[in-house]
Amino acid sequence: MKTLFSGVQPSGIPTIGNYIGAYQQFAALQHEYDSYFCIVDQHAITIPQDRLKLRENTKKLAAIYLASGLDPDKITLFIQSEVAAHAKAAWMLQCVGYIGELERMTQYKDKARQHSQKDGISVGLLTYPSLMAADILIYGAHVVPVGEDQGQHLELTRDLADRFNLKYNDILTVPEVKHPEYGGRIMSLNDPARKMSKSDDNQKGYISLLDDPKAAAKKIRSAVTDSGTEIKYDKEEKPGISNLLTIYSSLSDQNIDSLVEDYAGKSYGEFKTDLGGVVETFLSDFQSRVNDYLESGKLDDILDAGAERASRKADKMVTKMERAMGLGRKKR
Ligand code: ATP
Ligand code: LTN
Repeated sequence: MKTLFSGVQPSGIPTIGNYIGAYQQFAALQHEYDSYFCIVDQHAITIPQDRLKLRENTKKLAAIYLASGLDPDKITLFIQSEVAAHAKAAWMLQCVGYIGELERMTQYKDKARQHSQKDGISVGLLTYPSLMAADILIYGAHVVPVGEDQGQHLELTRDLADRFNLKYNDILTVPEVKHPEYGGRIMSLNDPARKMSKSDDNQKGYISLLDDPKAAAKKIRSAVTDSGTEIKYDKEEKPGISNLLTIYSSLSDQNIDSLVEDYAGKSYGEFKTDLGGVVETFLSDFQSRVNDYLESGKLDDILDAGAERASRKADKMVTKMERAMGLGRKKR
């Protein structure tokens, strides 16, 4: 059976963009692979975090993963900092990567710009992709389901794996990226030219998975739409409506073509009111599953078992990497 790996940062509460671009794929693919899902808290501290908030978000993220339909008996769900292999492998991969290629990452450039005035740019923000490559490579992952914004990091992961294999020993699996067919880049509700992001300063731009469902429906009703009146899917001419159609289709069982047919001749207002209802129902159901997990007392057991299973697998690869690079003594 092939292996799947993906990770999400506990740097805030995930949005419906994260759900559509990432969690929905996770649930759909979990049974086809030996699947590892990670809460990447070591990535989150590349920018300053409040320590109590980080702990709280880490727990909530575990519940959110499970509420998205992941089966804890089948998959491995764990916290990155609880598996030492990630940081060990990240160091080795930092010594394989080049500063120039890290400086070219667009996520680094965007975040460095946002943080340079406020709190400075940490070394970790630059070397972040080496840790991400480590996450993936120590499990020998074949596929990595992520939203489109992570495509560049995946390319770098593949380059690092190739370079390591060539320089040392051919032991790393070069992973394939998997983006969803639609919804790999859900856009902001108040600016369809920008990605929906949980760290957006303007709360009207995103819907968090734990937002009040009624308030979320209101955000949809006030989402920016395009000129004209026709409801059709055209990302160039109608980015606002196309984004809403993608959200609608992802949260219901209707595909985009059939939605366009149903809403022919109807107004933007009617469409947005209906979508608001879909989002409200989705969030109410989702949040009741999240609360069930948070109250169940099962999360700690699931995360303990996950960290143990993950360590068992990842430690083997780290040992192979250390041997290939000549670290430590050769075991007798
Ligand atoms: P931030 O937006 O706060 O910088 P993030 O949401 O990009 O953070 P994560 O929470 O780690 O960071 O992302 C988790 C997953 O969600 C990743 O696979 C990412 O590609 C995907 N994702 C993030 N934003 C979107 C979006 N707007 N549309 C679709 N998928 C997304
Ligand atoms: N960089 C990703 C989160 C992430 C990840 C990973 C995703 C860290 N490690 C490994 C897939 C595989 C982000 O910011 N969304």
